[in-house]
Amino acid sequence: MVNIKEDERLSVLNHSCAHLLAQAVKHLYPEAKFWVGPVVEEGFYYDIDLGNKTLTDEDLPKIEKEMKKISKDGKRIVRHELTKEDALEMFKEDPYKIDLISRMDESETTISCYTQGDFTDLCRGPHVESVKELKHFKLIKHSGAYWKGDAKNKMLQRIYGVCFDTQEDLDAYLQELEEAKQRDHRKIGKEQELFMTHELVGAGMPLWLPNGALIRHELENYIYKKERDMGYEHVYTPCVGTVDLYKTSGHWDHYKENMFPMMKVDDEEFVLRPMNCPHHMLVYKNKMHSYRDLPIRIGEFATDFRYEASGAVKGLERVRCMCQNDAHLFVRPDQIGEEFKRVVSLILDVYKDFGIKDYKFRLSLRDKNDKEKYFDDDDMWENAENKLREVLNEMNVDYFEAEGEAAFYGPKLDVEVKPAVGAEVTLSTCQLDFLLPRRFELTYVDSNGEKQTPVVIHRAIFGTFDRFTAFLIEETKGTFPTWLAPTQVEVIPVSSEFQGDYAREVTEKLKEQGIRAELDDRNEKLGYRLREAQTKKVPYTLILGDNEKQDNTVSYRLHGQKETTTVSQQEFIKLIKEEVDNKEMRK
Ligand code: TSB
Ligand code: ZN
Repeated sequence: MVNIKEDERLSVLNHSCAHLLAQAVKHLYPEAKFWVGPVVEEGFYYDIDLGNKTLTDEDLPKIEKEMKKISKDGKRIVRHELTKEDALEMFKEDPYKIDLISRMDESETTISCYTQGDFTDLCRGPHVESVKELKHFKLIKHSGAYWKGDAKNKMLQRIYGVCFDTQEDLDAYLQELEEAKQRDHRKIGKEQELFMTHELVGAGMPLWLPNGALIRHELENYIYKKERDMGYEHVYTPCVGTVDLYKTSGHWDHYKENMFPMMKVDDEEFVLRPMNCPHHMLVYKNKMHSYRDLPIRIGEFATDFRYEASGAVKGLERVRCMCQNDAHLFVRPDQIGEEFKRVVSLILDVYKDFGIKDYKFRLSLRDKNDKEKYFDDDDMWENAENKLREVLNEMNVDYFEAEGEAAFYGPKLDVEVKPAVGAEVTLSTCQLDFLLPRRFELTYVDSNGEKQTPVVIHRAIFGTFDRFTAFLIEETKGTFPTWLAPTQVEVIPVSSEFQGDYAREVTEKLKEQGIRAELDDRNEKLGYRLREAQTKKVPYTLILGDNEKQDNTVSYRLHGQKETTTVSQQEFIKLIKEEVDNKEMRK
């Protein structure tokens, strides 16, 4: 999907369209006051104070109509420059503009505003020459938005829109938007009963329903086996820790704003954990280690709680209660490269298994000049960053570098993916850490009998099961590969009266073989039941009529296909088992 913000022409067009929107709103609601109207990746928005009015869906077409009218009038858009004093005078009735002007840098001695017909707005520009150029636009949606994003402030009305040079471009964009909406994991999650939320549980706290939980179990089994094969040892640890634990780790100083507040129980002060590293440091410390024991790889499917702004939580993608596919790898300095390589290989391996192709590796480095944000040890940073770069180059992996994005404690490699709706998110992560082992005074005994400090690699391949599942739903559009599909086979007798018994027998046999089969012997028309199996995106539908019953066979139809194939029961079981065992993606 085109990124409007990154395209110069579209950026100007959309910015101008935001002014057109404001002008139309001012015509319809003379009391309206305007905050900011920036261009974003998806177009533009404007935050507007409409007094007590809350916009409804019916308002947008009315505003659009007014915008069209203004555009037809074809007024020129004229730029004026004024001094800060003049600007303060000109907008003195408007507290929002006064706020903006007052906060402008002293170096901005001239302030610009743009006038089109009866409407003037403060703006740096640039804009198109005339409102005539703004023909092909659409208001997409509206929402509430707190002034300056702060829940303590007034809720403003935000209107989103998009503008193009031609109707074809607009239509193509709207179609893409519609497709994205169809893929949105929140929509599919509801339709397929994968997860739900409830205000009594709280924002950002999804409940995994049986279908979603089935998928998650499969993901857990899958990654657990891979990790075991790679020498990981898994643990279970509590999802709370004392404040002192997080003081020791440094989270209390550096991560507190992302944590749930402390709770007191008897004399102890607890927090819900935002990360599992401190617990795993203690697991390592539970016994002595020799240099020969390393690497030690401690894994856990661990529940964490993070404070995410209520406006930022989103389905399973950004939650407040999440389960990480986490591990902490304790390595000697000479093992960093090799172990890092193994993690990258695992990421590539997993992405291949899931057919994920559209992702970017981001190597996050420190900003050398920022001694505040980054733990101060030039040699350590130089070595670590070079090592990671070296490994990535050696592995021929495509990546981009992002300076100033490293964690406080070391450089990291993140995998970025684009959800159906909204900005890119991180899925997998692999982070080097030289600090935490020191804070917890971790040691191993080297070949000379001396105590040394290990290096820790934090890594999460799926990231969290929550975010990965959200991504998977959108990647597959809810058409999961057979090994993950909550129902793998829908068994449908042509008539429940005549083939009901046979269908029941086949369903039981499949279930005995560990295949997730369901019987649909409802008294509904065959066509209706077949359509429903299609809508539910069940990979295999078995249609059992008299012939099948007589010959002890089954006729199967693959999701999305019309033709049916008849095979013996044994053959069908073999075929589907092979597909599941090989974790084949849908064809
Ligand atoms: C990898 N201590 C490390 C760990 O050892 C850690 O917590 N890293 S993290 O902060 O980057 O989180 C790991 C992964 O969790 C991220 O890569 C991301 O995929 C996922 N994640 C982070 N925040 C959320 C959230 N709010 N909702 C869902 N998933 C999230
Ligand atoms: Zn960690």
